[in-house]
Amino acid sequence: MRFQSSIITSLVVVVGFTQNPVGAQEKSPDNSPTRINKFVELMEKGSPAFGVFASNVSTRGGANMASSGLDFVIIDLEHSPYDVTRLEGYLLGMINKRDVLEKGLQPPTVPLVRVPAAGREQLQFVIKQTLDLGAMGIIVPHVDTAEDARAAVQSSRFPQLKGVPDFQPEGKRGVGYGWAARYWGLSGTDYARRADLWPLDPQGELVLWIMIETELAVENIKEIVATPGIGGLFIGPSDLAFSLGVPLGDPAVETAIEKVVEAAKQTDVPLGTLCGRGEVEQRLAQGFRFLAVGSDSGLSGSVQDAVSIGRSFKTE
Ligand code: 3PY
Ligand code: MG
Repeated sequence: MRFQSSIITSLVVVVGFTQNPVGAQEKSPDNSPTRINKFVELMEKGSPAFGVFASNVSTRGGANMASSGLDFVIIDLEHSPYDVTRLEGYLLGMINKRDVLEKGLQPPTVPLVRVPAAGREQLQFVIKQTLDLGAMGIIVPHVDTAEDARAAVQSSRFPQLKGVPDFQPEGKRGVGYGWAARYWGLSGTDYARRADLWPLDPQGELVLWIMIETELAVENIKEIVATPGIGGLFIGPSDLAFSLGVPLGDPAVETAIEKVVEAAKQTDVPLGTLCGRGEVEQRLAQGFRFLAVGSDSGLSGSVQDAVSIGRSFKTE
């Protein structure tokens, strides 16, 4: 919420709309949803969201992902090169004019970016560079304390107008959003208003997921989840195992995950993790609301099935 209502009224005059300027602009011809961010829409509806990690950060990679039917993609700049030029191409590849024409401004697959900086490191410049390209959400790895979480929140939002109810945590994102506004299909004014963190700003269209993947983060989980501005807690099971000093898949990891599940239940912050196909039902039953179920590497199941059918075929 960047604008108080009196300011919205004067902006309506300035930009020349007679009524709700954003609504007038963002509705597609068939009145499809006005939410730009499908993840937010799914969470508000109580529906789970499914996505994958992407490390093939190319324009064609983005195009393939946009027609995958997945709800979100986590473009992974933590464990693949931090190259914002490639990110720019990926995001542009995700634009499909036919989708925009038929469904409006909400992309079918939400582009989220996992940044390389851990919670305790310099977040401001990486988050700014990423959001300015049009990403609709940020994932910050290794958030260990409430201070880390707060720094991530502050880096992800613009300074708000004095007096608005959600002024805190004070935003620190620098203002240079022309490209991002164009990417979202909004005017600069509308982008500035809507590019705020959901659910802190109920009309916000940006999500910030923070990763819980260390023993320290699990110890501090109650303080971390209480930080306003977090739109998702994402448990990283591999780093968690390493941090606990146990092998991957050790029961100690599940015990730590359960502590995070319990803390998440005390709040409305959606919980997510990475899981294989065998764990999907278990995680949903535990209360997880979004799942990364794989990555863009490797061949699809149908290709593998076709090859295995071909290899086992015997000619007479
Ligand atoms: C982890 O498991 O550590 C990850 O970051 C991936 O979810
Ligand atoms: Mg990790």
